[in-house]
Amino acid sequence: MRPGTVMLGEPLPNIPWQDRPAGCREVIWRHSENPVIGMHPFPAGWTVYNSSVLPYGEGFIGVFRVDHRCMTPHLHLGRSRDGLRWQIEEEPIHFQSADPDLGGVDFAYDPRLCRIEGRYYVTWCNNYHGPTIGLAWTDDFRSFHQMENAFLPYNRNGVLFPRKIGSRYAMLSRPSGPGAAVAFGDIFYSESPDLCYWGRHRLVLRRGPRKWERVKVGAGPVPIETAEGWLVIYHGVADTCDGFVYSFGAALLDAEQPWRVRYRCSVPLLAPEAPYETTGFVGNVVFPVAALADAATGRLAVYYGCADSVVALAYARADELIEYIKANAE
Ligand code: BMA
Repeated sequence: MRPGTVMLGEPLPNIPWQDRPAGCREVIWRHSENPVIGMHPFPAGWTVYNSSVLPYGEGFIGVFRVDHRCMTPHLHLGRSRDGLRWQIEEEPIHFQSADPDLGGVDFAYDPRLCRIEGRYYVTWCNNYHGPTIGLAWTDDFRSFHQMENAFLPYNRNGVLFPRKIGSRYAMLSRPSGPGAAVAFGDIFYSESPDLCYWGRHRLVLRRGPRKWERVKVGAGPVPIETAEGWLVIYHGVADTCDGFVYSFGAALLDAEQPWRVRYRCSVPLLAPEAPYETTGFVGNVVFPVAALADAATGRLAVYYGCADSVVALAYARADELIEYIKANAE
């Protein structure tokens, strides 16, 4: 496969990027100045992690998970020229809701940002009598319009596809349970004619069978369309004597029937090793949430939360990643 021919999206010449360091044999490699966003993004903010970015205007825009000093997570807007240095607004995003019965957004975490047909959508883990998938749209990143929650509680890691599939919107999610340390979870596909009513649910990726993803799996960045199908980077969770360990997994899903898995990588792409990944508020967590892609060159920049404390960046080449997934497929 020729580099630069595998991704079907748009070029992104200003993607943040570093070449693979000399001697590195990994398929995905860390930014040399990680973390790119450290703790205390502003005085009332404590940790910033598990956040999502997209190209916007001359630079980039992001929705960031910031846990305030009281530890409650909120969503904050951020802007950047280069994808590395971010200005994060101190006021949380205000979501306008058409229906007061939806309740306020009293906590919100793990946002994903997705552009579909020119409109921007945020999905996040929303509180409605327990965690479920919140959904909002914006055209200008000034007013955010909250829509119906996609599912009943409990659900997490709702990730939209960037185009309709078979004329319907499509989302991956992870039906779940209450509490902070849910010990199960598989990734499902659901579709909707209008982003309000969701159905035709299909199992995509079940947890396990190997230890690194034995407890639960959850979709990460918005799926990336390639000549080999949808490239999905997800998190897989292992249980250990010292708690959960979160790593990056990857799979290729069928382009038109994404509940069909073409290849699933049997080993993690990246596991917690660097000090900012192993140590923090919750150690041993690498949690991929967003990927910038330059279809012209095949470059990928993956934003991930580390140890529930900071945001880091890792790089890969789509053609190499696809070959790696195939070579290590179960
Ligand atoms: C999950 C989510 C993530 C978090 C991870 C590790 O259940 O809450 O936001 O990064 O646990 O604590």
